[in-house]
Amino acid sequence: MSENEALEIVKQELKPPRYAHTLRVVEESETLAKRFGANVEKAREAAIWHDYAKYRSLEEMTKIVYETDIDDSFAEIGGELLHAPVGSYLVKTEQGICDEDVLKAIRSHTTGRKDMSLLEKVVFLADYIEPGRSFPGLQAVREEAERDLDEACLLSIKNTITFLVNKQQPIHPDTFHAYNDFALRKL
Ligand code: DGI
Ligand code: FE
Ligand code: FE
Ligand code: FE
Repeated sequence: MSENEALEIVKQELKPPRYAHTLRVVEESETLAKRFGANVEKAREAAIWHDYAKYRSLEEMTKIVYETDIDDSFAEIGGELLHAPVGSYLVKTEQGICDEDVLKAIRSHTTGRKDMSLLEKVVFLADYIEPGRSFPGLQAVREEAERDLDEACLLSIKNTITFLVNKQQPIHPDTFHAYNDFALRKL
């Protein structure tokens, strides 16, 4: 499938602002991939599909979690978390995307995880810093992303955990595993 064909499919799945976000994540992923030496084609492919499941119903996504090997913790916490692992499953089963590196980057794009690959970090960070985003602390992450991929990921996860704790939201274990992984590397 060509990039344009993939984008056409994704466009049908998403609302216009979410599709516009996706296009920005594609460009940001390419920028980061070039900067840090990741595979540019795979980074763009993962970015194109990363929010594919964003508008699937909670019922459909929950059912998929329990029927597949996606960890049940994603369904238990639910909410924003489901579209990442479910999206990875659906682009494989519905769209025939089979590159495991790409599928992993889609799967971990919301929580992160322990031992993320270079490609996973690139897509995770691109989703966070794409130019359409604005939230507290973002400028520091963008500046760090000019230099140090791991440090920028650590900062973004710190921000996310702080944001979630302040709203008294549950934190997925993979979010903590990602945080610990990046924090431990600095010790
Ligand atoms: O899909 P996007 O909006 O482009 O971005 P995303 O897939 O990174 O999702 C961001 C949302 O996910 C944001 O509202 C925070 C939430 N999130 C990330 N990690 C966790 C989480 N929510 C919970 N409850 N627990 C987490 O560990
Ligand atoms: Fe997402
Ligand atoms: Fe499961
Ligand atoms: Fe996104």
